[in-house]
Order: sequence, then structure tokens, then C-alpha cells
Amino acid sequence: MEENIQDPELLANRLLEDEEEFHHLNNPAEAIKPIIKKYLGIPKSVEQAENKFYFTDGDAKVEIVVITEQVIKVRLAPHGVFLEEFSYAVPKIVTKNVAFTLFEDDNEFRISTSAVSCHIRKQDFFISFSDNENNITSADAVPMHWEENIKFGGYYVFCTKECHPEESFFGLGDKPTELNLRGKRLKNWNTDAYSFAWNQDPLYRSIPFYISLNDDIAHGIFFDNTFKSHFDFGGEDKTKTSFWADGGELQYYYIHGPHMMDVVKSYHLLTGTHPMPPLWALGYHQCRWSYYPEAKVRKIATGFRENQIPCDGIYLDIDYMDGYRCFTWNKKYFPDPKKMISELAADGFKTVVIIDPGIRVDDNYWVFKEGKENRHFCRRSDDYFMEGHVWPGRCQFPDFTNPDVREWWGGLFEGLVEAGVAGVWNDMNEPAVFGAGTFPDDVRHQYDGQRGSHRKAHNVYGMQMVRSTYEGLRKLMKNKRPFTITRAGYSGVQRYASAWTGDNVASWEHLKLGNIQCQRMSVSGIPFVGTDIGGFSGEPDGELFTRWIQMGTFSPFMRAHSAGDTKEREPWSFGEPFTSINRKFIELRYRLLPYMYSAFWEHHRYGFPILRPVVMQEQEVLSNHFRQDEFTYGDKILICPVLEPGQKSRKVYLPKGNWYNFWTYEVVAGGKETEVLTPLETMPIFVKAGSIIPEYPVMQYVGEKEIEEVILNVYYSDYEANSFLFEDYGETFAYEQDIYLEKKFAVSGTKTSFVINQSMEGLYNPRYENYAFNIIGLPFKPSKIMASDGRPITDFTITKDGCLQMKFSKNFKRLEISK
Ligand code: MIG
Repeated sequence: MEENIQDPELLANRLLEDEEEFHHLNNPAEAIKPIIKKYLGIPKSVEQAENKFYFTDGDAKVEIVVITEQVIKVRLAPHGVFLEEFSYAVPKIVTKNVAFTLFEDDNEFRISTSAVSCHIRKQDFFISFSDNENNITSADAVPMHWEENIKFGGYYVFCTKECHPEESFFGLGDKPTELNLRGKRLKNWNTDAYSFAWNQDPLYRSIPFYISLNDDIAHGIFFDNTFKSHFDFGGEDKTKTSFWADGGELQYYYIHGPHMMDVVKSYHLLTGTHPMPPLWALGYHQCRWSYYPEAKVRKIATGFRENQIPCDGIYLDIDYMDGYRCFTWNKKYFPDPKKMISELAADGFKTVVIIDPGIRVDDNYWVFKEGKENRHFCRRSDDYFMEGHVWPGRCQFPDFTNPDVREWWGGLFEGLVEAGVAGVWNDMNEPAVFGAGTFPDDVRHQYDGQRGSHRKAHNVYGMQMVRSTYEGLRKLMKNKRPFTITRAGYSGVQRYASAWTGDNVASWEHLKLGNIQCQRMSVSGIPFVGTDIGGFSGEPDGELFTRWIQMGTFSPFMRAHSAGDTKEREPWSFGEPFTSINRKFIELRYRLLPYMYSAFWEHHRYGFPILRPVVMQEQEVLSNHFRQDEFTYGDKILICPVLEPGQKSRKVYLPKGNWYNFWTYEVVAGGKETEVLTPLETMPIFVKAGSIIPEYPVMQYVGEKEIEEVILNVYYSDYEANSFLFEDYGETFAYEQDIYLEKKFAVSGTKTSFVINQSMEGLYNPRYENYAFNIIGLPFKPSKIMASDGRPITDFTITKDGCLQMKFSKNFKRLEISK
């Protein structure tokens, strides 16, 4: 048969079949098809360089790195060349002295630490992980694969793992959906999502990290890739979990549990923790778009003091600026900012101001001029400036992925710091652009010398902005802790800022969603988080607002905020009974400050999340994988917000063990659901038996009063239990020089006695002398109290609730109470 080589399609097919013939033709390259879904072949050999192992199928290379006993990193280079090692999420890999071995047999290569093994199967390059009892925890369902990206270069990279029938998934930042991500397909691309809806995706932040829980064993996957990334948790095919990205490297960390908590702690080891915030930042914050002019700000501040509702933070949204130009003041509204801020400060208010990334194109505006002269603004691929409209009008945008730009931007806060500003709020840093949504893909970024288009830099833009903000403030504020808050972020953003969940809505559905979002962010490495209390857009009624204040009391970041076109939204705006209940809960927040601050330390120092979903308390109970209302703050206080209007009572699940109803001291056995009354003035709160919850007196703001004594609420238990108390100056970085006090309490009880031990470590000495003990739930009538120095304590009282109260030295070592 004669061939018709005139037909281009036929020709192309023939070419692909027979590469030999290329040189006979004019333009053979036209017929070369891009690489579509290429899979790893067969691993031929292994090379080792210290803790790194390299496998190849002859073309592609795979790197396996032993990071810790529990963490192993996997990397793929489709044509054998790895990119330079660089990550905004993992600033430096701390490889401790980990012992590991390489083993090879006919079936596999295996790299093992004492806790995990990574298997590379010879037959097909499948990679899997198992624990030291040979349980396979994670296994490839197909080999790692990739697809050429003709338009931009590089590859789409894919990893597909087996998904088990009862496997649950958590994490991934702030996805507005059920806590357990099983069955969902989600993507990461930072997006300004005004009035987002349930299931809307993506939102403001990209955290490509998930936790899997199967058969009571947890592991995590951190896919450190800043491009648009995708996750499918048994959605498309219920037997497969996949993650992939539109570019960059297929690079992930396998993080072994076996407990969810272990996974989160290891994730923090890689990406860092939140620095200690100034203590006041754990107080109540009041925000609005916008409080202006000055008289209005003062009126709100006075309103708090007159209503005797505690408040520390007061916010200035975009209208404080001159024509929305960052680092300027509208002198008509705020003629003397320094005076206003210092007078507010004298009344206990810390002023937080908003700063957006868009800089108005205006040659008479010094920030624009400086940025232009020093070439700090982002450019398109053809070297035009990246211009877009935001609040100030036509804007250009600093390239925060350039260290020089970050340094410059950080310094711009000098005037604000000089005026007394205590905190900075970074908004619109997805980045958001009116109309267009965000920057076009072709915008170039310096990317700390690694270069990249916006496809690579988009998801880290906001994080690098708030990094620049935090680092700049830290220098300018000398030894004082800055407070920062950001809307956008990528893994590791917690090293620089707290976060809020963005433009939510005043609805009961959003109250529910906010509850889930805060828990999810918490297990995804963003501990200092909260929602806009009351809902940003729309109007809450008194009941919804109060229920939101109640939930917000147990958000690590507690701020009420509302959009500009809404009615007044302060804690007293709804009249009685709402004002009194709001006050009671904000006061509760201030009473619990030492507990909350200690939970923060536990996060900062040891990588624990602050909020913990119930599944984290009892991952072995399958039904807990689907609970998303209850959570604990730290590990002692369980909260179940009321999420329905008119709710008179609700079911609350308590994990195993004994719990005290916080309001009534009634003891309830856990391991089951309990019906709890929920009149508007309360919310279900339970304290784990054996806990010591430290408490401050109610203050109108942090620093209002010298703390003269700390109350220790001690909840009797018939088993041994530990509690912590962290104390320091609350506003400096002295804790980095070990100037703090870490106290450990241990209690143990019998039917006739109860012992409290205290040990301390650290160099800080608080000024108060005594604890005021409030010992709850003793099963006997105390008649004898002995201190460790052998002296009896005779000065005590028994309250009508049956609590034993007395004062004793903060330096006690042991107290023994007996019948
Ligand atoms: O285009 O600064 O999410 O908290 O009040 C809206 C005005 C810009 C969005 C933030 C919101 C803030 C508002 N901002």
C-alpha cells in the first residue's frame, strides 16, 4: 500500500512511531507531542549521600530524605535535575542525628528509622510508608507522574495514594466545609472571597498540609508546593487520595503520628510556630470598617469603659488614611494621631491599623516615589508594571518576595510606630485586585533569588507581606512584641502573624462554619485565629451576636468586626439582656487569660495547637471523626458553642474521663453525649477533672491592675493529672533569653485526701505573692491541710458550693488536704 505522506496527521503519527525518520523531514519538531502523563518507570539503583537517597528509572530521579525519626521527605525530578532547595514554608531543615538504615531485597528498597519505613517497590516505583509494627499507613496507588506544561514550562506534578474505606482527613487551612474532608476535592489559590458560602473553594489561604487518620493511626502529608495545588480525598475515586500542582516540584513530607497531635507537632517543627503575642492581644478587640473620625474612635473607647466591658484592641480600617494611601493619615479625620493614640493608650487601648499592599500611582506620594525609584514594584513579563485598581485607585504592588523590598517595606512603619501604633492588620494580600481578582499569571517575582511568575509566587505573596510587616515592626518596636494579623497566607505564615477568617456573613450558618474554620486552621498550623464576631456583612440580631461573642471567647483571636454599611455593632448595641451576657463572656475571657496565655506558650514552645477538635482527644473513636461542634481550648477546657437560634439545650459529647460543668461544678462522666441546658446566658463549658485553671481578676484591659494574686481553680480527680502555668512580662522578647516561669502542677486524689504539687522552672518572678485556691469537687469534708514545710493551714473556708478556699504562697511545693 502506498503511503500518502502529504496528509499531516498521518505523517505525525508515523513520526511518533518511527523517530529514525526525523532527519529526513523539514520540520520534524512540529509533530513532537508534549509529555502527557508520564509515570515513573522502574527504580534501577540507589545512591546515598548522608541522609539523602537517590533513585532513578534511568531518566527521572527521586530523592528520599530522612528528616527526623517521624518525617521523611520525597522529591521528584522528572528529567533528573532537582531545583535548588528553597522553601518559604520550611526555612531551614533541622535534621537531628537520626539513625536510619538502607535495606534491599528482590522486591524493594527500604529506608527505615526507628519509627517509620519508606518502601520503594522495585517492580513499579510505588512508594509507601509503614510504622515499626509493619502497618502500611500510606501507599502509592500509581507511581508519581507528571505532564509537561507547554505554555509556561515545567510540569504538572501528581501523586496518587490509596484511600481506605474508613480513612478520615483533616487540615488544609480554612476550607469552609465539614471538618472531616473525606470525599472532598479542594484547591489552593489565595482568593479574596467576600461573603463566601459554605463549600466555596478556594478562600484566602493555602495550606497544602493534611492529616489522615485510619485504623487509629495518623499521618500527615505536607505538599510543599506554592503553585495552585489540588487535593482529592476519595472524591473522584473513593479508593484514591491524590494531590497535584500546576507547576513546581512534586515534593512532600510524610509525617508520621501515630497520634494526630504528633503529626501537628512535627509539622510545626518544619514550618515553625507563632511567636508569643503581647498578652494584651489575647484580650478583646473591637473593629469596624471604619471608626472615623477621631471623635468616633474616642466615643467607642469611652463606650467600653462606661459599659464596663473589657477591651484592649481598637482598630482603624482604611478610612484613617489619606485617599487610602498606606502610611499616611487623613488629617481632617485624624488631625493629631499621636495624641489620640497616646490618650487611647492611657485608657488601655492598643491601636491597630490596616495596611494594604496596593500603592497608589502618584508621583507626589513618597511611598510610590521611593518604590518606583528603587524598582520595588512588580512587573509583567514584558517589563510593564503590574497595575490594577484597589481602594486607592490605580496601584502598583511591591514584590514582597524580594528581600530588599521586604526590608524597605518593614521600614515604612517607622511613622506609625512613632505615633504609637501597637499592631498592624494586613488585608487584601491574596493579592486582591478589583475586577481582575488577582495578578495575571505572567507577573514576575524575585522570589528570594529563585525567580518565578505569579503562578509560583501568588500563594506566598501575602505571607511575605506580613513577614515584612512583622520583621519591620520587630526592629522598630525594639524589644516589644508586635501584633500582626493577616488575611492571606501560606504554610509557615504563623511565624509572622495571626489570622482571621475573612469576610464572613451575619448568619447562623456562618457561626457554624466559623467554629469549624477555627478548629481546622488550628490543626493546620495556624493557631492564632478568629472569625469576625457577629459576621462581617449583614445584620446579626442580639441573640446571634451574643452566641458569637460566646464562641469568640474561645477563639484564640477575639475580635468583633463589621462592614461599613451595617448598624452599630458594639457589645452594648443590642440592649439588655444581651449587653450583660456579652460583658459576662468578655469578662470570662479576661479571667481565663493566664490559662490562654499558657496554652499559647504550649503552642509556641512545643508545637501544640491551641484549639483541638474532639477527634484529637480521642482519635480511636470513629464517631469523633465526624464531630465538629465540640473542641477543647488547650487540653483542659471543652467548649461546645450554641449554634442554633432559640436553642434551649443541646447534646455535648465529652471524651472519656470525668468532666466538671464549668457553671455548676456538677461532675459528668465522659465517653458519651450529655444533654446540656443552653439558656442564652450560658454556653456548655466543661473542665477536665484534675485540671488547675489559673485565673486573673477581671480587668478592663491588660495592665489595668497589678495582679495581686492568681486564683487557682483546682478540680479534684481521683487520678493523677498535670497542668501548666506560664508567666512572663507579657510584652517583651525576654522569653527568648529564658526569662519566664514554667510551672507544673500535679494533683492526685483518694476518697479521703487530695495532694497538689508544684514545680517551677525559669528565671522570671511574678510580683504577686499568693495564690487564692478554689478547690472544687472534694469528695470529703476537709479538716486538715498541710504544707510541705510541715505547717498546717488553718485559715480556710468552705463555700456553699462545697469548694475549699484559702490563700497560700505562690512558691508552695506541696499541699496535702485530708479528711
Ligand atoms: O475590599 O478594609 O476583609 O475586614 O474591613 C474590602 C475594608 C477590604 C476586606 C477585609 C475587611 C475590611 C475591608 N477589606
